Amino acid sequence: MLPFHTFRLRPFAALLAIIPLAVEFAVASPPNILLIVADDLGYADLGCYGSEINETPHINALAATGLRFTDFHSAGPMCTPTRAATLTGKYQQRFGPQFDGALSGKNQREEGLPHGAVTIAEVLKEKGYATACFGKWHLGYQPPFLPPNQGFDEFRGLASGDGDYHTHIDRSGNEDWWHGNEIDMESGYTTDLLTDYSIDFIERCQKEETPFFLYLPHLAIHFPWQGPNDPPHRQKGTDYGNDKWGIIPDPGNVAPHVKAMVEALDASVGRLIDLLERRDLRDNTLVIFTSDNGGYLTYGKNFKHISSNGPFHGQKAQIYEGGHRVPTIVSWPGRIEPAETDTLSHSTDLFPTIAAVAGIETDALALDGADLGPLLFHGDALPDRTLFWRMKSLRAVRRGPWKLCAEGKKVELFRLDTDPGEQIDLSAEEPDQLRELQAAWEAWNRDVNESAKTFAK
Ligand SMILES: [Ca+2]
Repeated sequence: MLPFHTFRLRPFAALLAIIPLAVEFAVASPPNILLIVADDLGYADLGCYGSEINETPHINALAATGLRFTDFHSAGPMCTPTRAATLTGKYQQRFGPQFDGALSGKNQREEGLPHGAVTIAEVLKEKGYATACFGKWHLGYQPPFLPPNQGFDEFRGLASGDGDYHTHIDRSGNEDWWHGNEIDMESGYTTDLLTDYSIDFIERCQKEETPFFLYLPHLAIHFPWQGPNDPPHRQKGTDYGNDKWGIIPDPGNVAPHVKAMVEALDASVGRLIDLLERRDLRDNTLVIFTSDNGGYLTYGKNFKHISSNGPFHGQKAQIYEGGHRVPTIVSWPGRIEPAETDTLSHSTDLFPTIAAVAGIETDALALDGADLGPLLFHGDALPDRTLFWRMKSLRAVRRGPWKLCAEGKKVELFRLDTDPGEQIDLSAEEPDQLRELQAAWEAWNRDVNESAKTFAK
């Protein structure tokens, strides 16, 4: 009997050894991609990142199923720059200096992300994905610079940087709620409407057995600070340039309004994850949650207690950590082990990461980002890297624990592993380190400016 058992056991044991590999690589169909980008969400605005004010059970649960990043950075400390970088996998400065900051609704209404830029939506669409953008675009204010010309089959939401969450009137008093390339006003709370459209899209894609790429750039928690139960503010035809934050009875404490907005955002994530689970799509969907920049702690002279950036110094529109270190979660049950990582990572990494899981080759695109796949799926360390920021006269470089922050002639050097709050300027003590980072920034700046010539008007 022994030879018989030996004969039977050997192939069985061999099969057992093969099964984990087979499961790992056997993706039934190209995976769906759900990319949720919160707006102005500070590092510590979520429970899973330390908030003691905002209740975020659904995002906390998402973090508990995936990889939670503690050293992830937005490409810019404002909306437009990070969106350009996220969708193209390249530093936004490669498309011109106008992408250093937010595209203005006053004097840049005729501009937008150049059509020559290759977006992640375009490459996924070419691969057979259904693509949708439901949310805030802010990479152009009107056709032909809206999502339908950048690879998205469907678009619902706002083109500008901020709109009233109830009336959908932009800061300049314009109607700003789009269906494709047409204005199509409707009533409803922005966060909820975008979620409704997302659910409808996912259900249709499943029915049609088409893999989907859903880009959901929420307006939440950008001002106007309006929770679902706060009143509408803006009306068509009125300029809100000097009154853009909504109706805040106590400007000294914006937190209750932000709390309602964060919790509506959390409910949206809960509804989407619940849908994916009920529809048996969760195991074949890569879910990414991130923010486009850090939170505001204060705004102007009056508005206080808005967001929390945790231990980090600075806020939105600054190049200190508070301006660009953002909460980021990547979840794919069965493929990504739940864990926390302090891997240095960046908005531009999302394009190559998504492309790789969809089986798309990106070498020819010369992306700036790194494929996070080895980290996500195998826990491997990524190669050392240097990251750069530029917003007009603001400059920053990150390499290992070192961070250079500069504005005009003022230069500071911090060591983040011992000083995460950027309090101790070491520029005088570490002249070699300072020189190296400055030289790296100058070389990067020359490189991106050279690229931008390709897209110059
Ligand atoms: Ca933003």
